[in-house]
Amino acid sequence: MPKVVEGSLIATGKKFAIVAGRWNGAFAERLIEGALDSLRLHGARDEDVTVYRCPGCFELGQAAAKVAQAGGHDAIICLGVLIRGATPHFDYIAGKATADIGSVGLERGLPVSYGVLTCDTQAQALERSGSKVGNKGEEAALAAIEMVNLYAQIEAQ
Ligand code: DLZ
Repeated sequence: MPKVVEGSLIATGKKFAIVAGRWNGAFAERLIEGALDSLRLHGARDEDVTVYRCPGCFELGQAAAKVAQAGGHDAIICLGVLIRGATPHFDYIAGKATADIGSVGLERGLPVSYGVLTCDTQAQALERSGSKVGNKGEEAALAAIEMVNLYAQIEAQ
C-alpha cells in the first residue's frame, strides 16, 4: 500500500487570516460568516482569526501578499464576490484576482485558499453564499484548514 499523506480538519491552535473584498457586500458578508462558522466548528478560536477587508477582488492578492509578508498566520482565506456587468471588466478582475491569489500561496509557501464567487447574476451569488449551492466561504476555510495540516505533515516527514 502506498503511504498517504493528508491534512486533518483540525483548526485548534492555528491562526487564520480572512482577506475579503467589500464589493457586493451583502454576499461578501455571507462568505465571511461561512468561513468563520467553519473555522469555529473545527476548533479555531476567534482570537486566532483576523478579518482584513480590502476594496474589491482586484485588491485581494495584494492584501493577501501584505498579510503573508507581515507573518503571524498559518493560512490566508481570500473571499470576494464578482458579478458580471455589461463590459469585460469582470473578466479582467477575475483573471487577475485568481492569478494573484495563487501566486501568494506559491511565493510565500503559505496555504492561501480561494473563495471568490464569479457569477453572472445576483441570484447565482446568493445561491453560492449560503443557500442552494452551499457557502464558498465555508469551503475556502475548510481548504485552508486541511492545507495547514497537510503542510505540517509534509514538514514533519
Ligand atoms: C470595479 C469593480 C467592478 C465593476 N465589479 C466588481 C465586482 O463585481 N466585485 C469586486 O470585488 N470588485 C469589483 N470592482 C472593484 C475592483 O475589484 C477594484 O476594487 C477597483 O477597480 C479599484 O481598484
